[in-house]
Amino acid sequence: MKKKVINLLVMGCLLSGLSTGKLWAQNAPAKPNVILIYADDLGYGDLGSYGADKIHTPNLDRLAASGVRFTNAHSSSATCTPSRFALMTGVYPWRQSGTGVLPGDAKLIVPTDKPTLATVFKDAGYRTAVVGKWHLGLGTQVEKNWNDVVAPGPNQVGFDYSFIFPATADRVPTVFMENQRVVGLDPNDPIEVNYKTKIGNDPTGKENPELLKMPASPNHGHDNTIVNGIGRIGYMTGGHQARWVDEEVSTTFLDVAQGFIRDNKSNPFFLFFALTEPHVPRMPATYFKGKSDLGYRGDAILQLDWTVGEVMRELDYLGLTENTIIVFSSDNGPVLDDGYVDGAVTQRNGHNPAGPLRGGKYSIFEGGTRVPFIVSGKGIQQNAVSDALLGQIDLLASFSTMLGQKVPASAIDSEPLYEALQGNTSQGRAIMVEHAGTLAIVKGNWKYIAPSNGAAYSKLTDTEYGNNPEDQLYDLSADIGEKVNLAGKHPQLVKELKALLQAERDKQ
Ligand code: NG6
Ligand code: CA
Repeated sequence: MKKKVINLLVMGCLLSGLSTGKLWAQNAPAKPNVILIYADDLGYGDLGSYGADKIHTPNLDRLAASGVRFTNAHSSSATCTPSRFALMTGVYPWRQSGTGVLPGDAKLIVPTDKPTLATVFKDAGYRTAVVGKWHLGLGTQVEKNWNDVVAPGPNQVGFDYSFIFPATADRVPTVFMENQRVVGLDPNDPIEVNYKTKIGNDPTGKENPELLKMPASPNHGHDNTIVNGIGRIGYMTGGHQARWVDEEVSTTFLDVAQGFIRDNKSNPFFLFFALTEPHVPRMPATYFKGKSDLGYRGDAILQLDWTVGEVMRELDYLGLTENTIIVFSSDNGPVLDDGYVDGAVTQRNGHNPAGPLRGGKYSIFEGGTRVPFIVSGKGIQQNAVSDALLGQIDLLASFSTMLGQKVPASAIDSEPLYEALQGNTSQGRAIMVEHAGTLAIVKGNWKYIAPSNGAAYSKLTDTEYGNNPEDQLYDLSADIGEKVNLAGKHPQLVKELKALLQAERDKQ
């Protein structure tokens, strides 16, 4: 009799479990929190775990040791906006015009009617947020009212919450926006932005260089409106109380990010934490100034590393570390002089921001897109190194499969590689297209760069773009620095890769 009761009780529990969906939930995919930390212009050689010996990044090195460090992972492009477009949409940015580096007043370029990396999580019941650099445009057109909610923006492409700056740290408007409304705006001092002509009476770097605390490099164009003693690209007027202090940007983002994590500690969340370091203008918190002996660029990397450490500390404190995945990467490769005289060049001290790679930001050589890429946390191998070929563009499809969803049809260039991201296999992509001024295709150890009549070198930023009117073919397994062009030696291979690249271009 007793036994029966127990059985009935068990049956009852099972039934009630079924009716409330509890049993079903046991078989449903796990929902670890995901934090994507996205650095700005951090190079392959900028972290200790990637071979840097002139700069110390203990927190990121710890993250790498606790997870998988990828050695052949890429941003889609060698600049910011296109890389972020690919990350969000799963579509190569070169398929669509208007996806190049955007001015600060550009309209939103992410479609609002298609799945994004953020909607993938949102559809799975996650709370989603973006905190940090946006640079994907806002609103429907260039002309907009910055004194009201500016839409569409992040909140219309899958983020429940957003705390961003609109473009880059060197572009106006130099303000934070919370859910697309300028933070701290005095309605009596409305903001206007113009990228064509000077507006208002604010001093500019061109007319008032004596007001600058950090000089602009000649001919880069960072000599428009001065904010916080730094000349910017573009003109703005008004919003004086809302303008950020560069030294506080990073800690502001960190504080907001930690707040979001705390607020969502009891439910699954996805946080896109888009840091501004070490992009120009490099003006780290005073505490970090002079700490690296590599100028402000090095100091900004120390600040970045500290920030990542603070995120990890917050997760530990809240007991979330085990159930969270951290992905860390960078939107493109490194550059030293990108517009300001900040010591990056003069105090280089032998530091190689691209490590063994050729080129950097803006370049079709590996230095443009092969970036640090670390995955750590729930379900991820520990202390592993993977040479799987993959791209940030693959995160959308990979997380879709992790969440038990179908890969969205619109994400035509995103490959589901979750097993590779976990470090369970080194099988990544068979082929991948790289993008700067021209396109390249990688297959196995071979890389073919399509001919281009673009400039081969930029004196301004001291960058080898990698453009060449001839075919280029490199064997990355023997020549990671892309020094020996083997196109003449392997015409058949060139033909094959050219055709593969054409097929990728034609894909719809
Ligand atoms: C370039 C800027 C550079 C930087 C870059 C965008 C000039 C001469 N240089 O046009 O300073 O802002 O755009 O960087 O204007 S990115 O990382 O957001 O792509
Ligand atoms: Ca960038």
